[in-house]
Amino acid sequence: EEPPAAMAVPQAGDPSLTLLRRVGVVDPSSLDDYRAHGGYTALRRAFELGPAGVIREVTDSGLVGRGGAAFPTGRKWQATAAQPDHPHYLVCNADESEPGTFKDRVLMEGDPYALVEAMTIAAYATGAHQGYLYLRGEYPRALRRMRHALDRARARGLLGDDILGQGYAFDIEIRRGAGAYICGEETALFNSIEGYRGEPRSKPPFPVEKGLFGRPTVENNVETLVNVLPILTMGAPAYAAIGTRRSTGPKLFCVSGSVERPGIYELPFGATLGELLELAGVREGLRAVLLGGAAGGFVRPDETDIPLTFEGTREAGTTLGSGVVMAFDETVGLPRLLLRIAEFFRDESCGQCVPCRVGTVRQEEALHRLAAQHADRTGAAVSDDIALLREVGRAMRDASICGLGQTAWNAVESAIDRLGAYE
Ligand code: L3W
Ligand code: SF4
Repeated sequence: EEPPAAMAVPQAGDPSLTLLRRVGVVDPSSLDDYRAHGGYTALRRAFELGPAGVIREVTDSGLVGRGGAAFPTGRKWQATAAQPDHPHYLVCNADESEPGTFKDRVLMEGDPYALVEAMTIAAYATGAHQGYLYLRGEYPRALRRMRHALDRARARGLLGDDILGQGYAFDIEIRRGAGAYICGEETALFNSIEGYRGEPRSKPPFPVEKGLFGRPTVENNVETLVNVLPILTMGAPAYAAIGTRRSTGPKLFCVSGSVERPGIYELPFGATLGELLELAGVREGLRAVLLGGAAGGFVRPDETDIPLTFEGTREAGTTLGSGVVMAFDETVGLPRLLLRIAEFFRDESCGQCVPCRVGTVRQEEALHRLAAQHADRTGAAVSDDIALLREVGRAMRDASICGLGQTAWNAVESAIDRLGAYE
């Protein structure tokens, strides 16, 4: 089924953009148009540099993962390239499912060849000859455009046995998700590709050592990979000069909720939350902003001077996650919103480990009681349920196997502590 058109990209076509510069400008079905707008210059540069040279550039650029965890990309690539066990695999995580996240969709729909080129570079650098694009099942337009781009690239010798006549072989297979949020967790995603139930594996061993089919695997988010193109075309020093010392480069922010112009915004790391909200046209009566999605946390309207960097959000006791910025005005009832978030985690828990399977149910039950008490203004038992939530939240954070359970209490905790949700 066809989804509504991708949300507006407010600055499409702005020449100062790095990641979005072709989105809304090129014809996403045309390889020639992609090339006319700078496509495939980064891959040529990669072949000049050689695999070790590419990894050096990516390391020196300071690029860290854009899927939410900010792990250094160069270190991941280096660790995979060094593994003696073969084959190596490349997996692109396009199972974009964090509530409020839609940046990878815009990249894949608007500039699909960029992802094909970036995946080819990542594979070349890390010694992979087979790549998988694990695409969210609910993205039919991205699927069509990526399929078309793969076919065209293959027909023109940009995928296959001898890419650009360099004697390097690489191809990409698309696998579609089936609607499970947990399959965005890298090891659950591997299980899904392998035909098993989408349950996370315990780490270590990390995928760089034992990933897909038990082989060394590089797994990167769409946005992370697309950053490799400007790193190679402008060079690591110029790229590293964008943003801050510890969060380098441009970042895509997914802005939605109570704003006049929802959409994807590209800004260098370091702009403040307030500046971003201003661009998006924040409405009167802002009550809260959710950063990082359901796994992230709420901040208050008087905290909009928080710099949008990994270090800045961490110092402020919150998270940047994958770049979600969801604004809520005073018309939004917080107890109902928190219940919705809790339902989401309870639904999406894979059920493999007790703290998360049971904890997400207990959390939702307590939030139901709190919402009812809040509505009646009885308030009597509120403190007991908040104490229970804290206890369950601590158990989920400390003892869950994967990020889903570890972060399932973040948003609720921040709403209680920062927003006074039930006061
Ligand atoms: C080699 C080591 N590799 C870590 C690798 C690891 C992974 C990456 C990050 O969760 C977060 C989660 C969500 N040697 C390594 C190593 N690695 N140590 O680095 O690992 P990790 O475990 O810190 O995080 P993760 O499990 O990948 C990602 C949060 O992001 N999130 C958003 C998720 C949603 C999307 C989306 O829809 N696109 O990304 C929001 O907050 O909760 O905490 O590759 O193998 N020693
Ligand atoms: Fe599954 Fe939750 Fe445990 Fe992750 S934390 S493995 S989603 S039960």
